[in-house]
Amino acid sequence: MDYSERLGRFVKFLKASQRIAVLSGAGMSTESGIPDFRSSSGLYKTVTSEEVFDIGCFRRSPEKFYDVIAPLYVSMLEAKPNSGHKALSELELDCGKDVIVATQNIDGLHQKAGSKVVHELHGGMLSLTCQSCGGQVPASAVDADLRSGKVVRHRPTCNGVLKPDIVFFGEMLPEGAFSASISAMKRADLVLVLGTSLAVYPAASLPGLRRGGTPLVIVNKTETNQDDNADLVFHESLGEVLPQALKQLKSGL
Ligand code: CNA
Repeated sequence: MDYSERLGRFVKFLKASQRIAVLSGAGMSTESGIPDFRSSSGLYKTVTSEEVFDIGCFRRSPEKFYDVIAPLYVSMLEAKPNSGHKALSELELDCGKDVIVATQNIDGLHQKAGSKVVHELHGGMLSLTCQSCGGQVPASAVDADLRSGKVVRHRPTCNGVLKPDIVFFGEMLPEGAFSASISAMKRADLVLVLGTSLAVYPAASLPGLRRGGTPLVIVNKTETNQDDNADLVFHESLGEVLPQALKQLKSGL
């Protein structure tokens, strides 16, 4: 099926749906200038291994993590929602759809774009927790330290190592966000998978929870291991597909 046929089918799915559940990943934000992990220009090309995001590794050598996270943190701070984030928020704000976003992203860009219900499955970068006393601080309070790439400490109090409130490999997902995402997938009459390689579990298991007959649309530049289960697959960019689908949907409303 060529691109315009697939786009037409996507618009039909959108038109027929009311409760849309979205699983988004790092590919949603590459067009905002934030690198993803696994594509050809992703972070894993420069980071020596996934270990940096492993909780055991963080506890042993937080300096390795902070060295890597500094440029990512700066790009997240400066990033603005792109046309893909905006199209998704317009689905609810302008087209009256109920959209629930379960995101693996830690950048807060869905919320900045205006999406109302966003479950952060892997936490967020905007706060940090002290590993000694449990105190929480906003990222803005340690902004200079985060940018420097040095280990960020809880000063002037206990001097414990601060850990961003993101979920590391080896940590549990926030229970509330995960269970709300499960409910959203089960209730949905359309599921969208946007910009994720679907390599990280349990988030990648969410689309499989949709009811039988609920269409699944995947928009991801490269193949995923769930493409064969999808009703429609786009290997084009989100900044192209989502605004074009939204424009057609609005013109036919
Ligand atoms: P991933 O494994 O890096 O996969 C991203 C996918 O997006 C790849 O398959 C790309 O082909 C695809 N992609 C990249 N750009 C586009 C685009 N413009 N349009 C369509 N598809 C595109 O990332 P996942 O999200 O699957 O992995 C989960 C990790 C990544 C989570 O733990 C996140 O916290 C983590 N992460 C988040 C961010 C962020 O918050 N922006 C950035 C980097 C990593």
